[in-house]
Amino acid sequence: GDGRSRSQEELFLVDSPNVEYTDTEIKSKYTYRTTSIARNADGRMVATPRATEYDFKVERKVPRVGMMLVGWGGNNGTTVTAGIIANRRGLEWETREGKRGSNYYGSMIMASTIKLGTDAATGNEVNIPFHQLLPMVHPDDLVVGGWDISKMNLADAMDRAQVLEPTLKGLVRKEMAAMTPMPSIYYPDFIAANQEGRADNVLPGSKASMAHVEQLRKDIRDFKAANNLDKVIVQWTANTERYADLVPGINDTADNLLKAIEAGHAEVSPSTVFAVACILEGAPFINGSPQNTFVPGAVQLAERHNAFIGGDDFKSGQTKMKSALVDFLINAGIKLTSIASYNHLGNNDGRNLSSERQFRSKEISKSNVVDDMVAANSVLYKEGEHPDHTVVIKYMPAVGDNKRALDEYYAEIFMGGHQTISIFNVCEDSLLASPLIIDLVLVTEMMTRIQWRASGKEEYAGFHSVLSILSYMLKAPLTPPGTPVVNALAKQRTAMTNIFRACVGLEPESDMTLEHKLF
Ligand code: NAI
Ligand code: DG6
Repeated sequence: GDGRSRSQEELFLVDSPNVEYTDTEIKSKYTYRTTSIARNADGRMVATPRATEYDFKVERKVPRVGMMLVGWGGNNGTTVTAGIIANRRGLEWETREGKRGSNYYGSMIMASTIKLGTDAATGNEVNIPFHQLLPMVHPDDLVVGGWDISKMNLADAMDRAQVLEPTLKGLVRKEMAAMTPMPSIYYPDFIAANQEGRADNVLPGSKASMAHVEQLRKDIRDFKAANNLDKVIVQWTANTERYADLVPGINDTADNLLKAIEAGHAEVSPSTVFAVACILEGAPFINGSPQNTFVPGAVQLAERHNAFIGGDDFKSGQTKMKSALVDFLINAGIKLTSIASYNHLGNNDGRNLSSERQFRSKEISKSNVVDDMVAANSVLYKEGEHPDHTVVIKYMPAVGDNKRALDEYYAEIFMGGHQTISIFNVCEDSLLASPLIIDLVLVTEMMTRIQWRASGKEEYAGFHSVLSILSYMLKAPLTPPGTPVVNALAKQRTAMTNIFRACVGLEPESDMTLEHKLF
């Protein structure tokens, strides 16, 4: 099936004394098993299995959800919008390679499967669409809207993006032409000077203000009311900004950040103003670009309001490969010694990144992705030792959205030998990013309907404000303050799968398959 034909509960039910289905909720009792390590005086480690009992509950009713994009008129914004319209209408279009049809390829939630269990009759694996593990929103049903500093309607903006086939564009043109982004906030110091010509749809004022926060909050409320939505999720897919300086007294605490916005301080970026507006409005906010939108004050504000935030920077092509390949090499016991990552692209993102300070934001998010994997292997790497790693991005207008990424992985193998892996990856940037935008919304929305409590406690609560469960889709995953970042792609996916399984009272998938080994 395509995931539309059966609801999650029509597909499967969990038969367990620990799982209860009420009219409105799925309730589960779950034992979380970990291994706690202590060190003896002689330096020896003692590993102790621990079990913690949690109750989870999942709201069963699938709500009506709005997805509001900041940077709606950009390559990602127009591509994801056209893609959703095409899927909703089941469109097919001619290309020089023949007929093509709508799909959600590249969406882990919509187009990948997970193992539910083992068939009792045959012993074979039973796999189901990820989307049907929990009662999730279907992307066809998302109501899309948003802001852009460019007032071009979405049909013309889709032409400007040069991503989709003309035949497909023709089919969605009418609907897209009726969509125009709301005016946004533009503080020229934060994005490249070469973007200025686009900025013809801006709210008055070129520095942060409470008036901006209030206007954005009103935009969200109005969109919600006009479309009869239960909730709205906002995502930054606008230009990469420069980093904001971390200034004590300005963006270090929630109160200071609010005061700094009131005072119109020059170090508060548009993306942080959006984040603050969303936090105050109770709309989850996800940052798909690399800049430090979530300054400490913004994180603290989110925690104070129990509002969900997630980021940073969509992990679409080159970096996704890296977080899979490095995981493989280091876990294979191969000592990666250098990574040279070069890419060129010709879309407006590339144009913006041709400016030094904006490139620096991207360089940081692209560079940190191997840290945890290296740090985890003390056999290959001494304390503080790290592979060389360089990231280069060049703007090459002719290739448009067809980003070319060239990577060389150089590694030391057995007895002083070397392995060189060279990758040439042509990533159609916005076609890879658009399904991630969808996944980020679907998972975030799901998290708004999951609650937990320690067994025996009265009150349920939501997960921590910082949604690190979104890491799989993001280059530089934001995690709750003081908690580790996981970049390894397989671990990120496993975390998501097993948290969702826990919510319906299922054990983590261990891949031990003892049923096929012990007989
Ligand atoms: P784009 O340049 O085509 O679109 C960005 C849009 O944001 C433009 O329409 C621009 O007018 C608008 N904008 C700029 N500042 C704004 C503001 N303050 N408020 C509202 N709108 C504003 O770029 P694209 O390709 O869509 O990428 C968007 C972002 O996503 C970039 O930061 C990029 O680095 C990031 N990203 C893209 C990936 C991809 O594969 N396409 C992957 C990872 C991250
Ligand atoms: C050049 O690297 C432009 C960037 O915006 C990337 O295309 C984007 O961040 C995707 O990066 P990656 O490394 O996941 O392909």
